[in-house]
Amino acid sequence: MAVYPGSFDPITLGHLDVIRRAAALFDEVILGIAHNAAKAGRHLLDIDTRVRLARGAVEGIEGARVEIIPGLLADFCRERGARAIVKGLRNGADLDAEAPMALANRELGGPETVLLIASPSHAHVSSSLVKDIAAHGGDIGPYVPPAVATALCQRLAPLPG
Ligand code: COD
Repeated sequence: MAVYPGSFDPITLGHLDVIRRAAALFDEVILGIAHNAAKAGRHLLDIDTRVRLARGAVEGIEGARVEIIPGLLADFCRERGARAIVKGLRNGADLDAEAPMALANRELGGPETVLLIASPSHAHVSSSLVKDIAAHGGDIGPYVPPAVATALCQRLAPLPG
């Protein structure tokens, strides 16, 4: 079993590509919605909405399920008996961010981190990019599942009056 952690604010087709590929490598994969201290207070969607959208998105991916990671990722992995942490790698900046986290997670008693190179068709996709396009009225259909596009448009719709 492996854990694929992230903020998933919101889940994108890039995240889904990673979880599909991880599900082919491990018997079970938990998509873990965790707190990123560096993004504290900057999440657009509340945790319940992120969980609901992620659950809908992974429906049909055999072995995949969604859970909230309430504290340290390493503790969560140990409690679940996870063999690996899975992350996606889009570019050098991701590698710079992921390498220290992989080392720290191991020092904290967590498992090894497996880094999956982003598919070229999704390597430019991020939750931040999607939110920026949506905030400016652009079409996010190519980047997220339809239910996520709907939820984001509702969240960003100007209030009447
Ligand atoms: N293609 C491939 N991979 C992608 C793509 C894409 N298009 N988009 C994103 N990814 C990858 C990212 O590189 C990342 O590996 C993962 O998907 C999740 O991305 P995000 O942006 O949703 O999530 P992050 O980067 O904000 O997640 C950070 C964590 C929440 C995992 C981290 O803060 C954490 O582990 N928090 C828990 C508390 C803890 O244990 N902290 C100590 C960590 S050492």
